[in-house]
Amino acid sequence: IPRLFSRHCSDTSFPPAWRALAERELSRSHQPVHALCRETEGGLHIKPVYTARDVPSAVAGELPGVFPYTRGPHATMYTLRPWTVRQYAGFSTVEESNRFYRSALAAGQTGLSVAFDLATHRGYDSDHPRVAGDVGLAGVAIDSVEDMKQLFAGIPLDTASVSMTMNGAVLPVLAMFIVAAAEQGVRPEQLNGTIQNDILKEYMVRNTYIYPPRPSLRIVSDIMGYGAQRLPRFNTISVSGYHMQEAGADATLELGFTLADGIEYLRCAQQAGLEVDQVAPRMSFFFGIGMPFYIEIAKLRAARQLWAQLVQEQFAPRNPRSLLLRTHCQTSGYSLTEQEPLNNVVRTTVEAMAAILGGTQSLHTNALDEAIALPSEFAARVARNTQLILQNETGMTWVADPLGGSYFIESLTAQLAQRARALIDEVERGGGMAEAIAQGWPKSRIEQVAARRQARIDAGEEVIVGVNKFVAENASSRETAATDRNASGSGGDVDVRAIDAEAVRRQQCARLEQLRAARDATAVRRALEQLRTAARTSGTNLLAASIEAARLRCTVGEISDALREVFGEHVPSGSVARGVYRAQLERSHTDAIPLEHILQRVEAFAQREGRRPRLLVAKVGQDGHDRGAKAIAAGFADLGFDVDVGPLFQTPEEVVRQAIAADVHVVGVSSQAAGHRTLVPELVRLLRQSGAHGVHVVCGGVIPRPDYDALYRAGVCLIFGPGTRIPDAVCKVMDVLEARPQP
Ligand code: 3CP
Repeated sequence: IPRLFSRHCSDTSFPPAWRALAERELSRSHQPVHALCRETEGGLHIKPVYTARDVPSAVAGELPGVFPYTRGPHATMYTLRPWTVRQYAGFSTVEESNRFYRSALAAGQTGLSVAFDLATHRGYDSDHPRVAGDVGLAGVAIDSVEDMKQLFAGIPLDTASVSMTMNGAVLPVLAMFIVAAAEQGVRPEQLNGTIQNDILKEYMVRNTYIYPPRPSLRIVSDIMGYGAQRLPRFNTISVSGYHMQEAGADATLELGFTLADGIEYLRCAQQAGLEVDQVAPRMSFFFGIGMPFYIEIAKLRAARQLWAQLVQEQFAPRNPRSLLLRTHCQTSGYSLTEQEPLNNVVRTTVEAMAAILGGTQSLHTNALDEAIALPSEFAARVARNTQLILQNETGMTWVADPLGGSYFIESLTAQLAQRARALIDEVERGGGMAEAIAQGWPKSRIEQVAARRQARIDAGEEVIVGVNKFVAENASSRETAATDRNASGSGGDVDVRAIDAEAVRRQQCARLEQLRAARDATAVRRALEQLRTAARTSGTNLLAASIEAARLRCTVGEISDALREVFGEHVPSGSVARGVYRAQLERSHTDAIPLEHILQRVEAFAQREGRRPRLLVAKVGQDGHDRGAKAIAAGFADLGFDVDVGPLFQTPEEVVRQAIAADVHVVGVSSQAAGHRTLVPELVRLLRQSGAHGVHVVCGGVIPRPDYDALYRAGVCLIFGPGTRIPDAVCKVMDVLEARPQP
């Protein structure tokens, strides 16, 4: 957290006795006491010392399990039951993932959390041509109930607590889970677990939506409605801030927008005729936990307090359970580095401790190799053991809310609650979160914070050990070119899990063929027609109709297509935060970046060529993680490039068409989900086939070192790993452009 002089530290901020001592200690460096105050990027003010005077008076009487639940949703917290060790996992085939889940449970994990592949997220069957590069990579491939049954073979669904991260294709996936359980002999009433079902943040940051917002919100409330009737132990929504944090949001933005999303969902449920007490007790939340230790602890405490107050004020529930914010947490993927991956174990441990001290109900700890690839068996074990050690060896479960009453934590909790409340009020004054998202301002606010932070990291103002400071001597350059690809980076030192995507796809296609041959085709047609009718008619529950379709062996793609026909698809609008990155760099006054030199170099190119260097930032396949792409677009634009940002979910053909139409010099593909292996070589091939020989292809994102050679051989000229400074990337790209023959 950068230290800034804070205007909010006044003479009265410190006890006189402490102040006198501090001034004496500071006298040698000729600094005022104010110099020890900090203002975080998110505008939080932090003083060097806190006393009872900084703590709001209401705090003294607060208890865990008692309104406003700042100190925890339960009176006894971990002393009675520790948090659930719930590692998010899923890859390749259902058999592989099932084996992994069973061994994780045997090794001490206490809940499951399923990661689906991007084809499933976006409602495509594995044999759909659009998802050729995505099947089985960033999660497990599910096409039908048969796959779902296999995924949970030998895992009793009446006792196992299963969470599923699914939003776009939430209807077929939840329907298939319910049918798979029924065919195991487990009734819906016995199911316990969570479905993410949080579509609002998808439009804002995560991008695995399918339909436009209005029908999508109906899907959310239909699921909450079905849950109220039939799934008494199942959390029908997990309102998620995690992805906002990963996209760049600071704690206030994450907290404020997430709770505002929660309010919007309760309002939707109410409009659909549900009572708050029918749905709120089964709402749950999900937050990201990054490195600012104290802020993250305070964030969870503030979240519970604010949620209880907001729901009380706006919905006046009769059941106190409606006021409880129960949450899952995941340590920050963004905080992990490719360089010196073992450092990530330390980062994850610190973040896990913040989640625990903040009172989370359930936790995922990231694996040390996640900045590089899918977690290997070894890395997944270390990640799980991190939680087991904290739970079993440290005494962290001995006391409910151990930091309750800490002057600093209580003051920070109040400050965060106040700032998030102001943001929520702003959202509410504008008509609520759905309206704010339609206007696009929450997304652009997050993107601006992300661009500023990227500039601070590039300038070395925010320290990342091993990346922009204390870099290991033998670490390779963070960005490698085809010419110096033999340099072995420290990121290459860990074994990574590789998936044979082609084999997974072949297996899924064969299974789909078998399923289609064996099922009752007339019944399938009828079920899909009924689903379309339900979609056209308000008042018919879409989950109930999807369950019937899933039972008759309709596939994820067929159910999603039936709804696509009625609802249409969401078309996002692209945006780049212009000006923010460069302004922050200029504010940093850093010597580490020769800003003027870079700008002159780009300008000289423009003079020579008659136009600026032009970059198309592309995302191929179903990978919607676009923080990296947005940061690159913002940085390159601010450093003088003309930048086009392609739509998400493109096929290689579509990218090539756009690149040629826009006559770009460079296509930059950002890949976070392993699709690069097949899609990027295809893209280069199509470019060459179209005669666009002068267009260079560069790649960035989560690309394991072992994949570099194949990409270079395919014709990629530069690969930028995580931690690359944007100005360095600009220079490397300029090297390539300047080496071209003059026009
Ligand atoms: C717990 N219980 C207690 C106590 N502690 N009762 C009395 N005293 C206590 N001290 C009870 C609870 O009330 C509950 O029973 C039961 O024990 C289980 O506890 P829980 O706290 O509800 O825990 P859990 O079942 O694990 O549920 C946790 C929440 C759930 C509520 C947060 O929604 C959840 O598991 N979410 C996980 C979401 C997830 O995995 N997301 C992954 C996203 P009752 O139910 O009877 O009250 S991964 C995204 C990654 C990035 C990407 O998107 O790609």
